[in-house]
Amino acid sequence: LQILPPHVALLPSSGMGHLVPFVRLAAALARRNCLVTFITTHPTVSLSESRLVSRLLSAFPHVTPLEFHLLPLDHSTANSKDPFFLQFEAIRRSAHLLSPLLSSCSDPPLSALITDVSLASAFISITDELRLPNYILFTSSAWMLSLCLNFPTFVVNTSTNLSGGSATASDDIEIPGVPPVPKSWLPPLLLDLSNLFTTQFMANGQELIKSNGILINTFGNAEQATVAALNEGKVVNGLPPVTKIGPLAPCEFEKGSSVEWLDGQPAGSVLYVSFGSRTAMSREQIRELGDGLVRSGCRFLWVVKDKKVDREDEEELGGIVGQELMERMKDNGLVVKNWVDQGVVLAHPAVGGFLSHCGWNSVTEAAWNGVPVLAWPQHGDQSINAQVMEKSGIGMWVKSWGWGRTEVVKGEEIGQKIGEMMGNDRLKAQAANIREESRRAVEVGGGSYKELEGIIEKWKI
Ligand code: BUP
Repeated sequence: LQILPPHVALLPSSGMGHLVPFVRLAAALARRNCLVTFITTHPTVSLSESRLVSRLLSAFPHVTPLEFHLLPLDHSTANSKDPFFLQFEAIRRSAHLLSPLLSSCSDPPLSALITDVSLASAFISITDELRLPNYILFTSSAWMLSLCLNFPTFVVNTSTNLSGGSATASDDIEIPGVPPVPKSWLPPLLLDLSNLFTTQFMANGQELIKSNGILINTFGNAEQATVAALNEGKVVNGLPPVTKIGPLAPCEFEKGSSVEWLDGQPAGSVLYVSFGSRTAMSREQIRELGDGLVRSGCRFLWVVKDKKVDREDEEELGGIVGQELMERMKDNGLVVKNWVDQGVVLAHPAVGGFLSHCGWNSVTEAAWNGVPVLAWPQHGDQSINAQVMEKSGIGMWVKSWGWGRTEVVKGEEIGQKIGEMMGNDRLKAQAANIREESRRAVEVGGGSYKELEGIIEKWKI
């Protein structure tokens, strides 16, 4: 009897924050001799998504693409204007079209489908019908997973209006087995129960329990207690195993061009500033941030985004940031529009700090490269991630910069906090330790390496 290698299909969701961990997982599985089918949804929202999928497929010619053409979504039937959440919905509503495509992947038959958490509730029933094990890749922190699992119960049990009243320190979302989440740190959209994102989040939270397992891209010891609580049934009863496979290592094929300017800067001197692929700050805040960067006296590399979707980001830097500020910044910094290859930047020896929104991939990439973080969450899961990041010891978070505030954060304060973070030797040492710990976890014999091996073994049976 010949044991065939497992054949795994991966279904990512929309947006770089969701796609990046999927391409890394695809690469990790392909390197361990699994047969990988990578489901590519058409159309994609951003150019960066199509580019990343092409890079994966060129680097791994044995990964088989499976084209999944989505039904057009009537936007009037979905309560959201966010192009990425609308795309989640388009994928979810096209779920029935994936069944025949998965059935056709029969050479050899599929061992499992790994689905992004944002699509979970729409696809678990599809895999049930096909008698195909369904695993979820959770693309955020374990604490966020705990919130996701409990939020539906919280909504049912609470008699208070979520958006009503002021969010005070005691105004917490209690989660069994793990620390409570202050209401003011919730993704703001969750305060509106009729919003498309909230309905998806609730549906996914309810269905995760029906999956065969949850893979989580978390790192280091920061979330050990949370993962233990999840696996001991303290957070919700009957949860399938939560397996820590992170941090999923950045891959060679993700790398694009380097930023030559960095080569001329002293080691550890540059602050990298980026708020992820989906955040466009207000013009007023952009200008205060620029002022803060100048005041900090540090060297910096700043990625400016003016639009949520890269295809629409057309205005010149001078118009967005202002000519006067561009002039003030030119001696100490490099300002670029829309995109740099973050993996290349964070790995560069000149980079000594990261002013980040704390999207979960950015946090794991900072850990992977041992770069201290100054957190400035903008939306979504980012406050929860910022807290996990700060607890891990890799960085600091100025909580008063949260999304609850009405006025912009002034340049003077930004400059002062940047100086504090860049000059903090304790953070540098802790970040260096977390870098080593992260690499040990995923190398042969490491904790996350063994966890993934264990799952692959299960698929072989
Ligand atoms: Br911007 C930017 N270069 O210029 P997150 C992002 N990235 O390589 P997000 C670049 O996109 P969510 C850039 O390395 C990371 O892997 C970055 O994911 C890469 O934040 C990914 O950090 C961005 O999770 O997603 O995009 O806000 O909203 O899901 O948190």
